[in-house]
Amino acid sequence: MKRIITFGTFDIFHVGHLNILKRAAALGHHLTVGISTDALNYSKKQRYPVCQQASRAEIVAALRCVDQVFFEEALELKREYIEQFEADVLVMGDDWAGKFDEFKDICDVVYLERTPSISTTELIEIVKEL
Ligand code: C2G
Repeated sequence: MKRIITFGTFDIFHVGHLNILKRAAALGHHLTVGISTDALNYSKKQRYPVCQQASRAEIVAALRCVDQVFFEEALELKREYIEQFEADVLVMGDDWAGKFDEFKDICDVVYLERTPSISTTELIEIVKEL
């Protein structure tokens, strides 16, 4: 019986997001997802997400593979979140490979391969050019 945690913005929700959440859920019996707040996104990417945090959280929470969502307010709080949600495994896409190895003292850290050829940034570019 393992509890899984993962994090992300999940802006303009797409199949790459769905794939990682399904694969993360399959590693245990309970999946918690930290949704990056709009403010955290601005600080990371110097732009606000297209969809606001309440909508992004509602979409992710509605998925069959997701048990629980919360707002990730700061990247520096990861250790506290892992402890608070009693996660046994932290799952991230391999664009973050190696970045969260410091948490291996309190949980397993697994990086899953990203789904090729799709990203929120690419979707924004495609729509802009229509
Ligand atoms: N992802 C994927 N395949 C894609 C696109 C995204 O597997 N083609 C994964 C990412 O690797 C990530 C998750 O989907 O694990 C969410 O992606 P983003 O919303 O882009 O997440 P990000 O803004 O990187 O936020 O604390 C960490 C951050 O909150 C992660």
